[in-house]
Amino acid sequence: MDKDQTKPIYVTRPSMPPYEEFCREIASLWDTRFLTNFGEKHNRLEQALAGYLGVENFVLTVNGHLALETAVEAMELAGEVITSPFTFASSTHALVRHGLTPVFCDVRKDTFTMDADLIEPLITEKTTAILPVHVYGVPCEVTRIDEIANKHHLKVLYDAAHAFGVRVGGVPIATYGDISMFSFHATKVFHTIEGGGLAVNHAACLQRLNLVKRFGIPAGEDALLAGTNAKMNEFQAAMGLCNLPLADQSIAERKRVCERYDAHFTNVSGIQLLPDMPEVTRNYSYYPIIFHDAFGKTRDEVCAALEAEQIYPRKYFCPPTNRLTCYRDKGYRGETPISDELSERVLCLPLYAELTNGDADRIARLILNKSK
Ligand code: T4K
Repeated sequence: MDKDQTKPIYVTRPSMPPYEEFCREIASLWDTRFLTNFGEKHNRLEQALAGYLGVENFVLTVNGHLALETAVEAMELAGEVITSPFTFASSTHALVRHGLTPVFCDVRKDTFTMDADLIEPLITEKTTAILPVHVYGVPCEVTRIDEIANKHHLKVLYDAAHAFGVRVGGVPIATYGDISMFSFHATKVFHTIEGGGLAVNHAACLQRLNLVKRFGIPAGEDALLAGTNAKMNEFQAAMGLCNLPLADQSIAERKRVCERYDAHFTNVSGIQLLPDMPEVTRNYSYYPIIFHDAFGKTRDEVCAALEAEQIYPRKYFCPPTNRLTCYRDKGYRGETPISDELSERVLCLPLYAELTNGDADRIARLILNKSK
């Protein structure tokens, strides 16, 4: 047996900068002892990310989830928020933890994102916002969602956790909606170990976001509002500063892996892949496969076969958030048959910059039951 085949392969593996480079970046912290609270590295990374993501304003946070919560709080959302259930728990938790009622809009079969045709019938006098998710880095129907939001005077908070660097027709994804949340968790295309942030399209929101992020205390001791602590520390920011110049190379390597998988899976009966998106600059963040009946094996059978070989794909996102134990009996509105079906059939294959073509071939052959 090839020695490499004895090593487990996980769904992802974080990209790391050269060790010496990270050491160089953090060395100054032993002199300054300025470890957190809007340090020099934090501020430098915030600027750099605004540039990379093509927005005027970026608010860096300690993780993606607290970025979402910070936005929900600073936008003063109330009542009902229309959202997608085909996502990680975080998207729905951020609403519920702030006393909001999620209303679940089903997703499209082809893109897995919120179906814009289904939004308007869900709007009531209690609706204050839409929280769509660019799941797997696939852009939502951004123009239509912005139009619907304008027509009904709703705010739009995008969960762009998966959409780092994505563009639509050359336009940065974060320029749509009011605010977009990005995750810089270790498992993401670009990471700061844990981390996240908010791309903000109205400078008016900025002050309030920065206030919520730091206990509601602008300076000194007095608090103007009941804020949280969502500040990113200098070690995380240092990792981000080292990783950012490597992000494009990492995305290019992921593209290589995706194209290797595509060569095996395109036009296989019963296998559905991400849609063709010629107008989209992709980031290759996930490689989901939907296993339809015509494939002859279920998603769970494929998953078990891979796990038997120490290959660990993930069922992102099963269950969908409206079927999680903490939400399924709450009676939240919204029929979501497509999301339910996708969640029973989806499997995300291992995908990261260091995955070799040989590994991708082996994974594909195991799924397709081919010896060569
Ligand atoms: N919105 C959406 C749509 C999201 O997907 C997420 C997070 C959020 C919001 C919230 O953003 P953050 O607050 O997380 O920034 C992972 C990630 O923890 C989570 O960030 C991500 N989405 C979610 C989809 O996936 P788990 O529980 O699946 O992670 P875990 O620890 O099982 O890691 C998966 C595999 O990655 C492991 O089997 C091995 C590998 N791994 C993981 C870590 C953490 C490594 O090799 N090294 C590592 O350090 O949630």
